[in-house]
Amino acid sequence: YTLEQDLRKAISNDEFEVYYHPQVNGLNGLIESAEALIRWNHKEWGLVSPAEFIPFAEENHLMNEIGDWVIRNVIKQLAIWKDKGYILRPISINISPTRFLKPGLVTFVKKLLETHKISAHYLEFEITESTILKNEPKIIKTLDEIRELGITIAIDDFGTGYATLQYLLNISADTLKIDRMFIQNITNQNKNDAAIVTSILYLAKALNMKVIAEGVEEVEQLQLLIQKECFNIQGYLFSKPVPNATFEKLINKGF
Ligand code: G
Ligand code: G
Ligand code: MN
Ligand code: NA
Repeated sequence: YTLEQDLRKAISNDEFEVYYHPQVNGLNGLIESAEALIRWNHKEWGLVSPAEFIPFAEENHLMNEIGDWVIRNVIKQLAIWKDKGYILRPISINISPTRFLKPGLVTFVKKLLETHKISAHYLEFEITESTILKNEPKIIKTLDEIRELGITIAIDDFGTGYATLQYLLNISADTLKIDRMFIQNITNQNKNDAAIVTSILYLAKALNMKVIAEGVEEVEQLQLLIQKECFNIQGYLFSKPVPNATFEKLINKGF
């Protein structure tokens, strides 16, 4: 029960932090955008992985509050960077499935953007493929409203849902994020992952969607992706997720 109590106090104790994972143009190493990722710095345990506390927070109905904290923190950070004179890069934020079901997401974000004078085009929301596959009318409606506001939608973990692709016709999304699982084996001649990636790229082109390859760790993977004309790269090859102070030093410099 202490985990729940500690998690409840974490926001007011200022123990969360947002890290930024650069999304890089693989051709020239310039940073195009970044994914916001929450980190929890617990006073006794140190850094707790979101992979551990997010499922717990979701079960204990704490995730919407934490998720809203992330949205607020990112928009405030964009305003700080704007004031400092940096060229802004779009930031993508992971949104939990339950947040799409709770009313008021669109109003909440719209108000924050207005208060901090940030254009909606600097935000992208990531929704996992498995959330979309729940096929809830409420989620589809909220996605449409978010896009109407000018925020783009990325489908996260794309390809892991064992789905028919029909849902792509009903969902208006902008970006497909190829799951790390496929990138890991992309250079392995004995596996079919490269063929899957090729078909995802083909599909995305036909649907006029952007693709980001996630989990790129090796030069050989990058080279193969570039050969396939996939230029948007997110992975440890360029950088791990970094704190905002590190990210702002990278913004104009790239890799
Ligand atoms: O950054 P890391 O690889 O440790 O993240 C682990 C998982 O936690 C990933 O699936 C990632 O999408 C998720 N995650 C990180 N930050 C957030 C967040 O702010 N909101 C939600 N819903 N998930 C997040
Ligand atoms: O579930 P989601 O796709 O949101 O998870 C994003 C997480 O994947 C981030 O926390 C990020 O750290 C992790 N990730 C992204 N690229 C790489 C990579 O190249 N290697 C590893 N091990 N993790 C990565
Ligand atoms: Mn993600
Ligand atoms: Na992903």
